[in-house]
Amino acid sequence: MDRNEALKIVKPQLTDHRYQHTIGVMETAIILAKKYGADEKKAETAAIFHDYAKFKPKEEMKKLIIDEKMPAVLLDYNSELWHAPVGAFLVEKVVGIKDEDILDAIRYHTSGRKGMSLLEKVIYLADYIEPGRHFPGVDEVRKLAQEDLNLALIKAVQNTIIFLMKKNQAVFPETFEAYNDLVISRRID
Ligand code: DGI
Ligand code: FE
Ligand code: FE
Repeated sequence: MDRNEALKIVKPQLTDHRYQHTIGVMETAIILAKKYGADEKKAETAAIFHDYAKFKPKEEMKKLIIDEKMPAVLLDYNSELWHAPVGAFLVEKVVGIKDEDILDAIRYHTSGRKGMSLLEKVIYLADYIEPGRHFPGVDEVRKLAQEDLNLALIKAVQNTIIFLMKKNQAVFPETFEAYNDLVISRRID
C-alpha cells in the first residue's frame, strides 16, 4: 500500500502524539530494514499500522479476542498487550492487508515471541528506539541497534521484563520465550 494512503487510514485512529510515534517507528523501521536486509516496504507498512488498535475500548478488544478465538490467555494479562493481536486482526479485516509477514509483525510487536522473523524483530526494535522514546536504557539499545540487531533486541526485551517486574506486573509468557530464544540462539558454547 502507498505510504500516504496508509498514513491517511491510520491517522484518525490515533492521537497526535501516537501518530508522531508512528512516523518515528516508520522511519526507524525503514533504516533497520535497510541495514539488516528486511523487506523495506513491508517494514514501512507494518510500522504504520502497528498501533492501529491502540485506542480501541478495552471491552471491544476483549470481545474480539473471544469471538475471533485469539489466545484467551491474553485476557489474564495486562490489557496493554491486547492492541497488538487485535490490531493485526483489524488491519486484515478493515484495512484489507493480507500479507502474513506484516500481520505477524503487528501481532507480536508488544510481546515478541519465540522464533521471531527478521521483520518482527525490526518492528519490535523500531517501536522501542524510535526518536520520540525517552526512558532509561533506550540510548544503550539505540547504540546496539547500529551494530547487532539480536543483541539490541535482547536488551530491549530484557529491559521490558525488568521494568514490568519492578512494578510487580505479570510478564506474558511469550515475552519470556522471546528473551530465552534470543539468548539461546546467540550462545556459542
Ligand atoms: O504501543 P506502544 O506504547 O508503542 O508500545 P508496546 O506495544 O510495546 O506496548 C508496551 C506496553 O505494554 C508497555 O506499557 C508494557 C506493556 N506490557 C504489559 N505486559 C507486558 C507488556 N509488554 C511486554 N512486552 N510483555 C508483557 O508481558
Ligand atoms: Fe504498541
Ligand atoms: Fe508503538
